Amino acid sequence: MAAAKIKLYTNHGCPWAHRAHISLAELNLPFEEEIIDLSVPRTPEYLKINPRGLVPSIEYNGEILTESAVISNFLADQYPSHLIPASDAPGGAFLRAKIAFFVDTFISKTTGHFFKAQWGKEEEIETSVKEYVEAIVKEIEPLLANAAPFFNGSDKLTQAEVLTGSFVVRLFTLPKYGVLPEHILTDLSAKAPNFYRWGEAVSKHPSVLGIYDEELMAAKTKERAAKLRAA
Ligand SMILES: N[C@@H](CCC(=O)N[C@@H](CS)C(=O)NCC(=O)O)C(=O)O
Repeated sequence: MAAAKIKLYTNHGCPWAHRAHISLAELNLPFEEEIIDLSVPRTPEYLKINPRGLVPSIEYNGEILTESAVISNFLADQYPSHLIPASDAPGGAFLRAKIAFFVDTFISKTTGHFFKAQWGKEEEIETSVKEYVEAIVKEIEPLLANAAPFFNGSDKLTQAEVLTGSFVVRLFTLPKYGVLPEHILTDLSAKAPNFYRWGEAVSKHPSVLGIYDEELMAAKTKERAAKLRAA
């Protein structure tokens, strides 16, 4: 396949944009990036690329795609790899469905509690942490019973980790900066050992760590929490 011209519109602080970076790193695709400053209103030029004004967006050989899952799934399909099988490969449609269910469950059942634990009201942090841990135990732990160390027995990253890794690396790195209570990790290691083992592997993977600056992320998360709590 001739090398495609790829431009990613991104912000390194955004967990959704981080998904596209994980895809591009794992697929070893060269790309140009433009950092979108989210602290100011979007320019008219960027709003033409993404009328919602969100990151990430991607320009692929002159065509625009927006929404992180759409972008990462497109790249995984365009460049067949270890990340996810084609739907017509043996067992492929079934594994794709399992990955889709895992990602949907992770995002819909856990991330709300995770965000609230980071920048919700001070007096609600412990409740959000408790609800987050409970959601991981109930919803995610059983889906990782055969992780080795990645989803469904894979020894390489899969699309399941591409689409959740940005949240997992935040979970495993931010508590030591006081952004989340440190006991969130000890609770998870005791109550959700499959998840904990998987999360440790995900949060150390080079493709997940590529653009991630944990000190900067901790500082920015604290700043955002202070602003939201003062409002
Ligand atoms: N559903 C979108 C969510 C993207 C999103 O919320 N991005 C945030 C940054 S993390 C954004 O661009 N916010 C615009 C703003 O802060 O003004 C996706 O998955 O791509």
